[in-house]
Amino acid sequence: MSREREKELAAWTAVDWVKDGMTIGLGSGSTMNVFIEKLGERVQQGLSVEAVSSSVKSARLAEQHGIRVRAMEEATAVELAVDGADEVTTKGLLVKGGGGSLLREKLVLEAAEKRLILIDAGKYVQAAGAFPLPVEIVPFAYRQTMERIRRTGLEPELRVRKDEPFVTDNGLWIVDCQTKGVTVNESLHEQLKQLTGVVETGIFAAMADDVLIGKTDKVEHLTF
Ligand code: ABF
Repeated sequence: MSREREKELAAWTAVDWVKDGMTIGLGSGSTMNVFIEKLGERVQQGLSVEAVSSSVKSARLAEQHGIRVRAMEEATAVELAVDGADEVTTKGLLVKGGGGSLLREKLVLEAAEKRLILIDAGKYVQAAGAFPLPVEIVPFAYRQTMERIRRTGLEPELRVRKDEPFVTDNGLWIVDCQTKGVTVNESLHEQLKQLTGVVETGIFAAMADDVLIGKTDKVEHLTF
């Protein structure tokens, strides 16, 4: 089965988790795009929800599909946050940020009472590290910041789009770090967060309560 079909299975299953009156935290990425479109259909059928979003892109898509989006600052409670991921380990650690929204994604997940992660089967791994670790940094003095990151054993590469540095919704830059055998865990996250110039990492430890994995003919539900 294609990865797209696996994402669709996970996203469609997740829509059933949304109950009337909830405030939903929306993540970002292609799996979330499928979730948002499907949730929009339910809203058209009468489901009453509102959303907060981890990216401008997801907010726009939600509004296009008739979902009321509020500013994160106005939300009093986020009952359920739904998001994608680039890797999910058997211990429930996530690597996120391939889409460049990791800082706001982490803020939305931290605010939520329940966190649901949607992936296609290929993202479920024994240990993280195959996916280059995204790290959000301040543009000023970025070369020195990259050198500080190198001292952890990672090899950072500035994310570039159309020959320009990729700029996040927060006006910051992203480096994608080849892990080169460095263990990707909470300790590495803490080590990176100490570095001047580093704002946030794509290591999301203990931030998934439930994971839906789209598989060939079913959706596997893991709880952490
Ligand atoms: C987002 O989901 C990002 O953190 C991550 O990069 C992305 C995975 O995207 P996709 O669903 O397109 O594979 O939350």
